[in-house]
Amino acid sequence: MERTLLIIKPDAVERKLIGEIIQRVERKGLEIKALKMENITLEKAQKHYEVHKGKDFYNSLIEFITSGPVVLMVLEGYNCISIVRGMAGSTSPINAVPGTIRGDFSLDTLKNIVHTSDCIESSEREIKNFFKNID
Ligand code: 3AN
Repeated sequence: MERTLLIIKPDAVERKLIGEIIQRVERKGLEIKALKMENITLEKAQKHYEVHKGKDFYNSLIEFITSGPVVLMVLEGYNCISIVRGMAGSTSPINAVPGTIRGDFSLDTLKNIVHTSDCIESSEREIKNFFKNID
């Protein structure tokens, strides 16, 4: 069964949106295989965002994701990578439509509430980076 990594980012934790986002995941019918709250270390953040290294927003991205606690979840379900990306909405606040998590809660390209894996290879790599003992 397909899996994806969903991160509730520091902006959403600070704004007390954890429950709202978990509720959306559960109502959708997705399985939560693992869930934890932690402060992401610099090392793990760099590994997680390695594909963005060198981009103009990279330093801000690393600084932001390590700026406070996040909630990390491994979700499971048929086609869940695409489904959860659809639920998150577009990266750009202009294109993130109402009804999506970003469309409903963010006006910012950087501080955009959630991270979700974009393909199977990323999801496997990302889940391994944050969850060591998952079967
Ligand atoms: P997504 O999270 O929608 O898959 P990516 O993978 O292109 O988007 O970018 C990873 C993260 O980097 C985004 N969630 C966002 O926080 C940040 N980001 C992407 N593009 C920009 C940008 N142009 N300016 C500032 N931050 C950005």
